[in-house]
Amino acid sequence: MTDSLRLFFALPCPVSIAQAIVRWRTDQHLPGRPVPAENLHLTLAFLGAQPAERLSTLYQVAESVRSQPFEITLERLHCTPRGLLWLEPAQSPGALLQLADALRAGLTDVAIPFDSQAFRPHLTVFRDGAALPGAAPPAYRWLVDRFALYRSDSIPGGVRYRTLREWPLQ
Ligand code: 2AM
Repeated sequence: MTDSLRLFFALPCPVSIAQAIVRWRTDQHLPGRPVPAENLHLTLAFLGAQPAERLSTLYQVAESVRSQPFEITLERLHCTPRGLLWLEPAQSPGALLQLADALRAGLTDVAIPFDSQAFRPHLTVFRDGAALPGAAPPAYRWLVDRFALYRSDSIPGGVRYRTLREWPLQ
């Protein structure tokens, strides 16, 4: 039987920013399931279950994407009706939108399906949440210098994301 992997392209959250987010989050005492620090990321394209044979094509798609490093500021909190609490930029940098567009166009060119919902950049910090804190979060400035292909595996009590490959922005 063909192996299937649950895959997504994302920006890995730098460790120093993940630590700062976790410190702020801990102080908020909010309801919900905190996303583990090592799982924090900003999804560019969600592919879902894909046959493992597609990995080499996915690597080629990623390899062909060109983007300079850019900065993103996560400064707003948003709670979705389904209880995701996420950080998002007030304004998405053009380079971020172009990177997501280029990846999605590359996937379309090779006929690899992905979740085609409009791209709304965000970094989920809680699941099953219900409330926003009274005060605005600090603004997290993030210099984006890479993106990655992740696999998502179910583990007892949650999910584990593993980086399959990373590509520098340069
Ligand atoms: P989320 O942060 O909004 O939950 C791995 O599941 C990542 O892919 C999560 O960051 C998740 O976004 C994102 N994602 C995007 N579309 C998805 C979908 N249709 N199903 C599951 N995860 C999706």
